[in-house]
Amino acid sequence: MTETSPYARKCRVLIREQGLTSRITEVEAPPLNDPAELLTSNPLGKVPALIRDDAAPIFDSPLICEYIDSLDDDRWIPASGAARWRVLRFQALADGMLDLTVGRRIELTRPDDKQHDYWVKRQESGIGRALDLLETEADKFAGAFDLGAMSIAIALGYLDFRYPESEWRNGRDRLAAFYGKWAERPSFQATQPPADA
Ligand SMILES: N[C@@H](CCC(=O)N[C@@H](CS)C(=O)NCC(=O)O)C(=O)O
Repeated sequence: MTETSPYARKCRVLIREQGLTSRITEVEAPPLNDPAELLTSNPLGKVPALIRDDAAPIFDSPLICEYIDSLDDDRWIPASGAARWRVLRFQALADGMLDLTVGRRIELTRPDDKQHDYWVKRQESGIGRALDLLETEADKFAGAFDLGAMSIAIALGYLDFRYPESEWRNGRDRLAAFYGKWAERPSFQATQPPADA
């Protein structure tokens, strides 16, 4: 994991929410340095990856979260039915926002003559539409403590971290109030990315 990866943060928050910190050790593995332990666990070279004692390593935050969730009785992913699809749909939307926000940042860290305004605008439009949908549908997740709601809060926190000029709270009072509640939780406080990263 890294302290700045929002995908790793999903798993790190879930570990804390489910009281599993004594069973799962977090190891810093900056993916761009290609650490051997990461590459042997995840050939894709991305964090997070989870090494298990008794079985093959797993990767991709939705899969790792599903695994972590199975270790505890307090389920953050409903096993079946409409509730399951609601949670997984919100997780997919939040993860898609992360993909767009990460992609935008990568684009903007290229030298000026290699940046493509077209892609930055496309990424920003997708983030804006996702935020609008979440504001409209806030009643479906705002009171929940599950993987869908948590993933949305992670994506909003990542906007504050890497795209603060989005001013995503403007005109989105329900989303702002929702995020304010999550940001106070000990699991979020303990996994905040370093301010200078
Ligand atoms: N779909 C993956 C995305 C993971 C991901 O892209 N992680 C980034 C860090 S934020 C990474 O490792 N990037 C290194 C690379 O792309 O080579 C997940 O949900 O875990």
